[in-house]
Amino acid sequence: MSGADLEPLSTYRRYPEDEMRRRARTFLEEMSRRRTVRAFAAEPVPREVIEDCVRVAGTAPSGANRQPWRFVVVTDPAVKRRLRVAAEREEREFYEHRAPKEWLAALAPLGTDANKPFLETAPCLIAVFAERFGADAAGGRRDNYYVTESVGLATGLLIAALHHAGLACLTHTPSPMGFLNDVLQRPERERPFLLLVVGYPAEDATVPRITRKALPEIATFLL
Ligand code: IYR
Repeated sequence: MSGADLEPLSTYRRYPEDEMRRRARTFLEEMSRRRTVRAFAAEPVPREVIEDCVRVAGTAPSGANRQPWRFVVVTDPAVKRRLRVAAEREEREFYEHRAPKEWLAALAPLGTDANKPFLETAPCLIAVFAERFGADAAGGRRDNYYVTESVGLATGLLIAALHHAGLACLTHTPSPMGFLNDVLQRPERERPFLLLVVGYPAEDATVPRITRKALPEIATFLL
């Protein structure tokens, strides 16, 4: 049985090899400038830019093309405040009780703690949810596939798009983050995935002195 519904590939562009090399290198240089930022300016960000970046996220591949992601964009100061209060409550638990010593030691060089002022300072928060299952035509449950992988891929594209547009972001993963469903009124079938904090870096923003693994440490070429 074949229910395939196919059309010619019309969007692919092949570049001459020298241009391909240039594009790969230029993109590497651009992405290498991305840093996770934890101090944001209060200045608002253009809504259309956020919309386009979320559209980019929506181009990610997904299991059976179910596109099991949902992005909730928050700019309302009252909602940001509620998210901060709820996140800080969890984070205090984490830093004071839940986190094993080794984990705290691993975080020490990053300078993170239970205070999350950026959840209010930053102009824009994007809560990412993973749709565990959807609805079929009759309103019944329709399974999604490779949900975590799909939403991770979409989030990666979102982070790249925000950086490419000239915005900074922070991937914030309060744990547990069920409060995102409560505050943002998302149904239980949507699992909170992470919270992206988006804006311009504060004038005096600092970042941890870190390095990235070199190619031989992250890749093996069996040639
Ligand atoms: N969620 C906590 C702790 C934290 C965990 C990891 I792994 C990080 O890379 C950074 C922080 C927090 O947001 O502070």
